[in-house]
Amino acid sequence: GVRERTLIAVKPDGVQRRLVGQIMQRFEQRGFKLVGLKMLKASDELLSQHYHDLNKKPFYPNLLRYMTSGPVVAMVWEGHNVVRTSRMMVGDTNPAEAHPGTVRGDFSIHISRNVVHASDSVEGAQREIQLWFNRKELMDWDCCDHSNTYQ
Ligand code: YYY
Ligand code: MG
Repeated sequence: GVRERTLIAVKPDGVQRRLVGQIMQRFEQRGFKLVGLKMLKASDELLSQHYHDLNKKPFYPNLLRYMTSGPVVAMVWEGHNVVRTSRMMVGDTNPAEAHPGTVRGDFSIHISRNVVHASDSVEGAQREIQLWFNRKELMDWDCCDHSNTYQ
């Protein structure tokens, strides 16, 4: 439905490289609705829950060090099929495989610095949004161009 939501986070490398505006612009111009936004330093605790499926991976210690190296900009975007569409907009996990036109394909080279996070399933998105945002931080609002974006 049009109320599907996903978590997108600009990682510390993306913030340092001042890519926040360009990344947000892509989701706005596509037609998705911003319903949550904040800047924070992610804690080890938050990240261990966020990346709960990766804690046995060899790259995990480096991933934690990188993700806690500086502020992150976390956002929640809403719209029809937003989880799948935003994964396509973000591109492959490995920037070497990410197509030009995607965020990773336009702004990154190496898998360890791939600029942005995007939830990979509707259930995963719900879990991640609850982890990063509390209810009061998520806005329910009507976008004035709704009838020109959807049937
Ligand atoms: O969802 P996505 O971010 O595209 O990839 P995941 O498989 O969930 O891995 C999370 C994160 O871990 C990835 O964005 C970069 C990092 N990583 C890595 O540094 N080296 C790997 N071989 C795989 C993933
Ligand atoms: Mg993932």
